[in-house]
This record gives sequence, structure tokens and C-alpha cells, in this order.
Amino acid sequence: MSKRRFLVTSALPYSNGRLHVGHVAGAYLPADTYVRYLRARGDEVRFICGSDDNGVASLISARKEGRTVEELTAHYNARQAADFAGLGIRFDIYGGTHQPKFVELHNRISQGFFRTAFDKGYFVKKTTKQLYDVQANQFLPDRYVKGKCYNCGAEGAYGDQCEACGVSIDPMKLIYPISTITNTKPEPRETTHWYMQLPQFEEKLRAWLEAKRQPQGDCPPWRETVLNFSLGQIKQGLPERAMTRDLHWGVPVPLDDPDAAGKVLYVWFDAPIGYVSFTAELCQQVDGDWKAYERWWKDPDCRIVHFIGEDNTVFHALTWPAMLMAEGSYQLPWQVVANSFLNIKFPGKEEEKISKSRGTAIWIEEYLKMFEADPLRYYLTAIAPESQRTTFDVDDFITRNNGELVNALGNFVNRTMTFVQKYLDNKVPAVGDRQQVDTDHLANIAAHAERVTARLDTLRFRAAMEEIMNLARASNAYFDAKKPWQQRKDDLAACGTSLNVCIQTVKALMTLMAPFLPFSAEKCLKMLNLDVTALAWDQATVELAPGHALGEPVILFQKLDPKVVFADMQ
Ligand code: B3M
Ligand code: ZN
Repeated sequence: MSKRRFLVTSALPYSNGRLHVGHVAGAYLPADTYVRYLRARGDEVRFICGSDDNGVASLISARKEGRTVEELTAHYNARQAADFAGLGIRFDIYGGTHQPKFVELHNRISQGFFRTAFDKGYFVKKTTKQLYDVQANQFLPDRYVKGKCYNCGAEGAYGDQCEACGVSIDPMKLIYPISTITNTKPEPRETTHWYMQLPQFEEKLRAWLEAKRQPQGDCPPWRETVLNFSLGQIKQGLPERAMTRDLHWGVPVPLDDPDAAGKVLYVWFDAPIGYVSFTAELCQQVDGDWKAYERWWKDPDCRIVHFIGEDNTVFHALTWPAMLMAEGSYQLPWQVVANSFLNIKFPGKEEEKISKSRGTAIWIEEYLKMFEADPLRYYLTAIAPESQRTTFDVDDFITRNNGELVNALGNFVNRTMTFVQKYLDNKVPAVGDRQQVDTDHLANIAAHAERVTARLDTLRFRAAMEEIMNLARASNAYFDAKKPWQQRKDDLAACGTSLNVCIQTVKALMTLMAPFLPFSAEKCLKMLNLDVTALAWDQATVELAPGHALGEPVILFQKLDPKVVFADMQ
């Protein structure tokens, strides 16, 4: 396998709240799984994330929580970083666009980016009417205003985006706009902003996206959901977009123009540049040279992969690539992987949308106080909303934990390891005289491993995990068919042959599960008395030598008691 280079990003969460299972299933868990897979495969990877601190979302929450926006974003930045760490979502750097350690470099790179695109003539200065809150004495960009969506008719569409239909919103066109600061009806007033000429990029974007329908080299076709939505938007025509705002919180507009005073870049302009500035900070830490970020962002040899929630599609598949085209020295994303949302279903209740205000969420912080990370990683992959909205059903979470993780995967590993410890000296038994049933099972492992690989390469995490569980079930069937408990009494050598195959199976399962269930794979490593190099992907079917001493067996997964879980999760 040749070594490739990847820069993988997960959408930068707004640092104005805690993370719940829906966030994790969307942009974070699949990215972490993918990164772990690539690394096991031998590829060189940088995995980048951090908080999106600028913009109106943080200002609104700070006001609500009665603290400064600096305090608020620092608090949630740290909270989110801890949640990710607890789940084993292991970024190489967790930045923050307005965190003290990052803000200087972030502003410098964002301003440089804006200037380059500006100097090339992609921005037009315009004075237009914008919504103004007379009582609060300020303009109302983005989420400061709400109203009825002019595209789909949904109530409560924000001034930047309608969450119901996904389109980006021109606040002046909202039906019945209302200020979210004072709940009053805003009035239009004149202000000056810089508009990016998105229509100029329509043709280039269309051709680039159309080409993504086909595989290109090792790049799998993009998900239909991403392509159809983005190409649909181009068909309707991309609007020119104001990339500056009347706010004091954000990246100052880098223009020597009195009209730019007191204005900042639009948060959706600086946020994706956060991916770049955090990479630069990482390069500063690792290579002692922040400019080494160019090796990841400007060298076409590196593949850039963005994992996002579906509501961010317009910004990652259209606006951001247009920004990159306008700036001119960057390469375009190799993949934009979008996932849909999760609904939630608590026992005895109707299925509903995850909502902070209605309290219908499972918070990562709360989950981790009670349970281990891997069962959640497993369930969120098993129900991954890769092509449509799916449901986190608390009953189903328990059923699948107990029926699949415990009874299939955990049971096979456990029965193998305890048997060898008890009856076979806790060493890998001799290969012995393998029969058809044994070689068939080993061939079956190789076939499953190939399918897992093919699915991971095409970003089908859910299907890849299913193959691993199929292998676990086939392995239990093999164990049952061989009846080693009987063989032990009749023919100890034959029993050793069976358990040798079982140990090789545990090793393969360990390597395959590692990107999905890293904590459990770690336990398997210890049980097999191996170091991390054994997790190399191409080692999955390389057999352990007879006589290799094994470690202490431990239980991989715990049965969950519905009563306890239900009490804790509501
Ligand atoms: N802050 C995430 C969101 O919409 C948004 C992503 C930015 S990625 C550059 O929740
Ligand atoms: Zn809408």
C-alpha cells in the first residue's frame, strides 16, 4: 500500500453550548473512525478541529448566560474538547477561532485570505438597507433576526440560514422579521458591506461538482445528498453574499476604508479558514514553522476531507470552494462528507427532534459520567445518518449493546481468551492439522476484511461496521461447530487447532474494530500481549506465532440494564 497524505477536518462547533449525540454522529465520530483507519493503513494524516467562536451565535448565548463572550467561548471550547477526548475522538489539535492561543494567527491568516481575494476584484462594496433594532441600537446580522422562511415557509428561520430547508437566507427577504434581542420589529437602515461575487464561480463550481459524481483516482464519488443539494443551488443561481458584518466580535475587516471601521468578517468567512489557521498552529507546534500549513493546504498531493452536518453543506460545497478559488493558491476539497441529523426516541415517548430547549437531547458530558465510550461509538455508527435522518432510540441502544456488542463480538473474544487461559496454558496453541472448516473460516476472515476495507474506502462506515459484526457472528458459529469443550476431552491437539484459529480471529477482529471501537481494541491488544504496531491494517490476517504468550482476559462489553439506563438518560 502506498502512503498517502490527508488533512481531515470536522466542522467547528459553535462554542456556545454542550455537545449531544447528534453532533457526534454527524461530523465527529465518522471523521475519527476514518482518521484511525487511514493511520492504520499507513497514511500520513492531520486531524483538525476547534471551536467556531466568532459571530452572532456566541454573542446571543453570552447575553443569555450573563457572561462575556470571551468567558462563554473559553468555557465551551474546553467543555467540547473534554467531551471529544472522552469519546476517543482524537484531533491533532483543538483550536478556537477566538481563543487566546489561536486568535492572532487566525486573524492574520483570515485577513490575508480576504485581502488576496479582494485584490483580485472578487468583492464589491455596496451600501444597502439592513435590519436595524432601534431599541438595541444596532444592526441585526444573521441570527439576531428570525422570521418566516421565504423558500419553504418554515417559521423561525434565522437571518443566515433556514434550518428547515437548508438554504442560506437574505435577512431582508424574511417574512415577518423579528429581532431576537428585543423581540421588536426591526426597521431597514443603510449600511455598507463587501459582497463576494459568487455568481462568477457558478460555472467552475458546477463543473467541479459534476465531476465528483464519478470516482476520481482513489477518491470515491461524493454522496448524492451533497451533490444534489449543491448542484440544485447552482441551478437556482448563487446570490452575491455580504462577507462583512456590523459587529465588534470577530476578525476586523482588513481594509483602509473608513466604511470598514467597526466591522468584522462574516463568521462563515472566517470559520472555514479556522481549519487552515489551526493547521498552521499545529505546524508551529510540530515543525516549528506555521507556514508549513501550505504543505497540507496548497500541495495537490494532500487530500483534504471535510466532515460536516448536512446543514453546513452550502458553506462547504459552495461558498468555501468559491472562496478557495477566489484566493487562488489553495487546493479544493477532495471530499465533503455530510451526515444528516438524528432524531431521538425515549422509552414510552414519541420520536422527536433533538432540542436543547425542550430537553430532548442526550448530552455527551452526561453520557460519559455513566457509560463507556465504545457502546455509544458503536450505536452511533450502527445507526449513522449517512443518507437520511435516523433515530437514536434508547431501547434500541440497549438491545444492540446487549445483543450485538456483548453477545456477538464480546462473547466471541471472551470465550476464546478464557478457554485458552484455562485449558491451553494461555499461549497461542500449535497450528496442528487444519481441516476444511478451519481454512474456510480463515478465508472467511480475509473476505470480510476486504469488504470492511472497501466500505471504509468509500466512506460507508455503517456498512463497514456491519461486516465486522457479521464476522463476529460467523466466528461464534465456528466456535460452536468445533465444540472445543468436547475436543478438549477427546483430542487435545485438535482442540488446540481450533483455538489457534480462534486466536487469529480475535486478532483480525481487533484490527478491524480498532477505528470504530478504539478502547475495546486497546483491551484486545493487552489480552493478546501485543503492541500498537499490531493494529496496522495489513497485519489483520497475519497470524500470531504458536507459543506466543497471551495476557489476562478481560470482559470487553457490559450488559446494560434498561432500568438504570432509562433513569440516567432522561
Ligand atoms: N459552526 C457548525 C454549526 O453549524 C458551524 C460549522 C463551522 S465549520 C467551518 O453548528
Ligand atoms: Zn426554509
